[in-house]
Amino acid sequence: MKREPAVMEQGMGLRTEAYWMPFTHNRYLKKHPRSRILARAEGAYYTSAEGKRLFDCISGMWCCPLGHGHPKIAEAVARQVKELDYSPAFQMGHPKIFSLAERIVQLAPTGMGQVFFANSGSEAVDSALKIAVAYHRMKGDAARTRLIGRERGYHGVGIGGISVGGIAPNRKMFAPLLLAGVDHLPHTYNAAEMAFSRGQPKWGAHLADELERLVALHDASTIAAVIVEPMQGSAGVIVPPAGYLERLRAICDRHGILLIFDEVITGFGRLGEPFGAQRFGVTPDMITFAKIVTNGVIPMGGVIVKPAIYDAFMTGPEIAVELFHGYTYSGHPMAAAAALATLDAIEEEGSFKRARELEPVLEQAVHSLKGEPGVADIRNIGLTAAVEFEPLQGKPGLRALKVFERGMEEGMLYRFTGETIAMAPPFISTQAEIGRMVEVLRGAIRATH
Ligand code: PXG
Repeated sequence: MKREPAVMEQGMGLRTEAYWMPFTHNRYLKKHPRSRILARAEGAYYTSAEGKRLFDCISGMWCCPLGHGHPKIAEAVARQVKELDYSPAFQMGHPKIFSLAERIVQLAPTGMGQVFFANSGSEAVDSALKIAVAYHRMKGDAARTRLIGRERGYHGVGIGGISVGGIAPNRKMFAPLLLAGVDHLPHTYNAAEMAFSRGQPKWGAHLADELERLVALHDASTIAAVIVEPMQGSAGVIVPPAGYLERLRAICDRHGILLIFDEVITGFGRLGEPFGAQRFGVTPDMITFAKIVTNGVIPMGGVIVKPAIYDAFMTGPEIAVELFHGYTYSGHPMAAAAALATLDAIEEEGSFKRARELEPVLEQAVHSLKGEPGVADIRNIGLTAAVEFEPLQGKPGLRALKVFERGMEEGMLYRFTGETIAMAPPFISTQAEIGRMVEVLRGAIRATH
């Protein structure tokens, strides 16, 4: 049956019915689509279809910190489409992807050796989980199959990713598909102990010891890997307690368990260092990445592994394929060109240093919101911060939505989920822009209380 297009759609000549939008309240948005349609972007700003200029408070979706329409990346992509638009990913290569792998290994913490490419964070995570299980099997440890994630963790939407992930709505609809043999560590958030912490909370390192309990329960010989985000982004900027990641590392070492850091958000500078691993001084066995690697311009994800993992597969006859895994678009030349240009720009513009310089500016500004009506917590680290609200009675999520909508009216594109507003401004932001981002938020909080 054909449905009448909503009045607003006719108004702007846009038919919204056919597009099923991801992680979106489709019916609500399609009633009022105008303000939510982005037409252009340049630098740290979007322009909506209504012609409103919006400061990009969340760098796209954590992926475009060098700014939109970056000339260097645009040029590299335009050149690449003429030079080599696609080349087969299996049994063939192209020069840029080899160079890119080398560049990424150089940026990674000491001791990492190879990069396996995918096209998104979700694919990167599922690749890492498969590599972990296969690695142990290659080493003759085929019983090590269990995977351990963490409550509130977000590892994308693949079957592996939602299984180790810890966000209930992402799991419950798909319960029959979840992998067996997965456990979850407790999340590290405790408002009573850490609300309004600046940077890493002091409380909570002991929560890593829960891993020892799981080891005692299942025996280490059955556990393949632990996967955690060094900082939980999607859950609303949940910062690891001081000492927590170090303890996880020590327990994994003690029991021969691989430690995977999912750095899809924290990779390539969000915490002021190339990876969260360096920021926190803890080196995992594998790192998953995506997003900033191409400044969001072309999809790309991947897994960085230690040489011992790669080497474990490099056995058997030389003409045999070693890992039966990969994607048509693994190491796509367009993505490789965008990534190389992004890494060049990061170097030339001193982007990591810039993120570090802006961190105290953001911290200072955002914590000044303490005491505003309904603000339950404020968290920050690197160039990211979140403000959490007390939920409106009987209306979960409405407060953050209202603040978000008010922000748009005032020229700010925040990210809202649940009761939180998250911010991860571009590295190219000025101090004044960060100040304004927070002051507009203050106004929106007051206006919607
Ligand atoms: N791992 C982590 C840690 C992520 O944050 C993924 C995997 C999945 O990546 P793909 O490319 O498959 O979407 C993510 C994605 C938000 C937000 O605002 C976060 C993500 C995506 C969209 C919105 O918190 N993270």
